[in-house]
Amino acid sequence: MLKFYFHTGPNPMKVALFLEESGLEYEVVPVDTRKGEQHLPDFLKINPNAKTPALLDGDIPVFDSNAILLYLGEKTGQFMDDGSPAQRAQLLSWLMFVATGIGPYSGQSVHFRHFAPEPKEYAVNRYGFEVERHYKLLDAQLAKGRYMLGDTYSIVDMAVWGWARLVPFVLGEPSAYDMMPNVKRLVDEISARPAAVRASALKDRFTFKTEMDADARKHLFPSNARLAAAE
Ligand SMILES: N[C@@H](CCC(=O)N[C@@H](CS)C(=O)NCC(=O)O)C(=O)O
Repeated sequence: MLKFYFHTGPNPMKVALFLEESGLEYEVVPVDTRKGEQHLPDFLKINPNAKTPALLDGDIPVFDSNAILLYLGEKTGQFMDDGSPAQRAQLLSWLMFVATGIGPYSGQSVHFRHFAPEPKEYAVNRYGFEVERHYKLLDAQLAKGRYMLGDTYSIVDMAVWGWARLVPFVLGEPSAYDMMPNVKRLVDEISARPAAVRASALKDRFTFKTEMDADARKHLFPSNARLAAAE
């Protein structure tokens, strides 16, 4: 039985989608990051990076959303490439692009736009620019085919879906999808899949803290403590 360490954020949602698409049996373990549960010693044994998602496959820990997608894709043989070296190269390239570009830039764009103190114009502009550039590359790829790998619905689309559902929030602009119609098309198609509907409903089984109060900020933004100590 798989144990899925879950929060409602964009990275765990990629894994929730895979688990629901694949039909694998799994147990959900909620990790309330606004209460600091990601820093508990037992969780750090599974993910030393203190973030969700994480997975236990028997006694094998796996962490980082895109690594988990690849692990589960290889384990089940589902939602992978067609077996050709050319498509394998595309799968790895775009998966790493999401892992190293879309995820971090989206996260920093959200942080500086919605949570950082002023002055922040430089950071908002830099991350806003980069995140837009990254999503436009996804959009151009999706202009060529239905999915990131053409006709094949894969773990890359699941990785994209996690963050791309939140594009208006990430860019701080309700009409942000207008500049990436193909990304919007993919998000709408995946969100309507029964597995995505079930994955989105997982959050209703738990009560996660929603307040972004001082205690939540302490757990989520530990770098602030060093800044306060230096003042
Ligand atoms: N690279 C990691 C990033 C994970 C991540 O940032 N997870 C967020 C939720 S979307 C989290 O658990 N944040 C809690 C924290 O930063 O303390 C991945 O893709 O899994």
